Amino acid sequence: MIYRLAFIGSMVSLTMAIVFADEGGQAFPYEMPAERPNQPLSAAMERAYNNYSALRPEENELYTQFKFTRLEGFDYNGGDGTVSRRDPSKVIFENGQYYVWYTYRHTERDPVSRRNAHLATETIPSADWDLAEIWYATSKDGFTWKEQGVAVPRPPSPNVGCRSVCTPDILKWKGKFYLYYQGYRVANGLEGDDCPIAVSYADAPDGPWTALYQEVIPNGTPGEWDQYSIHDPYPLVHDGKIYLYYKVDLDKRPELMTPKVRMQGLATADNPFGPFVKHPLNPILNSGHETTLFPFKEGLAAFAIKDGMEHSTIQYASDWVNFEIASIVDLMPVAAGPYVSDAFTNTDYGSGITWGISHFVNAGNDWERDYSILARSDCDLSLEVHDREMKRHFHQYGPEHYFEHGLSGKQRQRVEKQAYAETQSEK
Ligand code: AAL
Repeated sequence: MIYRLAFIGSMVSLTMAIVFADEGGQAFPYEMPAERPNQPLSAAMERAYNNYSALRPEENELYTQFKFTRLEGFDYNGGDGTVSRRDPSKVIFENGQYYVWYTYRHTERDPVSRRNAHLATETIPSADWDLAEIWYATSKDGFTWKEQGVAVPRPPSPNVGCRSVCTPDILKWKGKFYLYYQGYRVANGLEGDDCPIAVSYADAPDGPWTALYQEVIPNGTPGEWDQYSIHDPYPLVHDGKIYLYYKVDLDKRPELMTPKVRMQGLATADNPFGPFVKHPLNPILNSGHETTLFPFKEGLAAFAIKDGMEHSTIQYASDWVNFEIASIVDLMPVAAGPYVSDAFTNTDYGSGITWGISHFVNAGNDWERDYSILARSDCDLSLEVHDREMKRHFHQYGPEHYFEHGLSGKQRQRVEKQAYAETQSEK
């Protein structure tokens, strides 16, 4: 029997060798050809040649590492959960300095959590972004910041945002400034994370800001993907128009394993106060949590952060709508608000980005005193910078980093039960 199997085995390898020789037998060359070689390729190698702008990450202008730096100038009250800063806008440069706007919460105690939203009061927050205002800070170098105070306070009830205004982003349009942000009327968690987008405007980045008191980008109609939430508004100027990207929580069906899906859409307008016309192909990004986009060459690059099938990718759309994966990256900054020098210049050839402000949620690693901090991240996604170190394609993490992501108690039980069952069945 053993001999018979050995004989069949050698016949199979002989046949394979003949077939291989018949097909020309050309092995893939040791030196990777710059152009797709004229020979059959596997699906993976077809992708390597067809889907990316370069064959190696270090030659891919949309590939980068991210390097993080703690910011100077922000106080968090010892990290007791009463002060939080999160969801920064993109960074802009005006009056010889950088500006960033963000969600600022300073409450008498830490949030009771969205799950316990019924315990929230007029002064006790449910979520980290409940009972928040929009504040701003300026900096000369992007590392040390001076907090300047409130830009957009909560408006009086029942205006949009009377419970909380948060997650702002900035637009400069025809010499004036516009802050778009999420506006809540009830404590976060009572009605999910549902909200529309509101806007305030000013003649200068230091304000004073005037609220429009309108839902400038309304939610979709019942049954539409964005019927409940429009989050993370992110305006840019393209083709002489305002291109505002946003994120939506959708498909929240309790019977599904993950409680919701996150995708991104586009709405365009000729006027900062609207009407905003939602793109007929929305959603235009199938993944990502917060919105981070920047003009790149003739098109637009986007981060898909944290959520979805294509999380941890940087994507590119030459027409600003139809995105393809341009690279897969590690340690992506969360809620990144990059410094986009050509965000509002109506550029037809974007130069890319090298740094920005992002956030870390649950900064104290303790949900009982939940708060977030702002941080800086640097990268090389710029046509002008060539930082070889940023193009390395692995991060070295110590063992503790991995062990911190260990099995939960429930998982450990399942695994041990399975092992026990296996050892018993051996007996
Ligand atoms: C963030 C953003 C939006 C959400 C919440 C606050 O990271 O996606 O702003 O509503 O979380």
